[in-house]
Amino acid sequence: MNLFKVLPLLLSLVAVRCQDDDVPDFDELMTEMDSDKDGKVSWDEMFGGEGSEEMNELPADIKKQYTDVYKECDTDSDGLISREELPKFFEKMNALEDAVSEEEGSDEI
Ligand SMILES: [Ca+2]
Ligand SMILES: [Ca+2]
Repeated sequence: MNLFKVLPLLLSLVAVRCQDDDVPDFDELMTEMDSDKDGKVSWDEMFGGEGSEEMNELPADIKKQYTDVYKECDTDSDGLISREELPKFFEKMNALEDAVSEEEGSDEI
């Protein structure tokens, strides 16, 4: 099972930044993800949108967890993750991935 085809790219970016510093460079992440340059990251920019191959392959329960985290971190409810909301989003996504990885790990070997 490979549930996390979408996130590893983003999370690895954070991980790489973390090696240099305790705090990831969210400004740079923001720039890399914000393809329409409106200063905020939409769901589509982050995950490729509803119709994307990655989203179609993602199990519904995992997708729901992503959605819940996204909504929870969108504190001003504009439907977008701003620079201010981004650190919290990644923190929660990391926690989410850890939880799922542990579950998956128990099935292996
Ligand atoms: Ca954008
Ligand atoms: Ca927002």
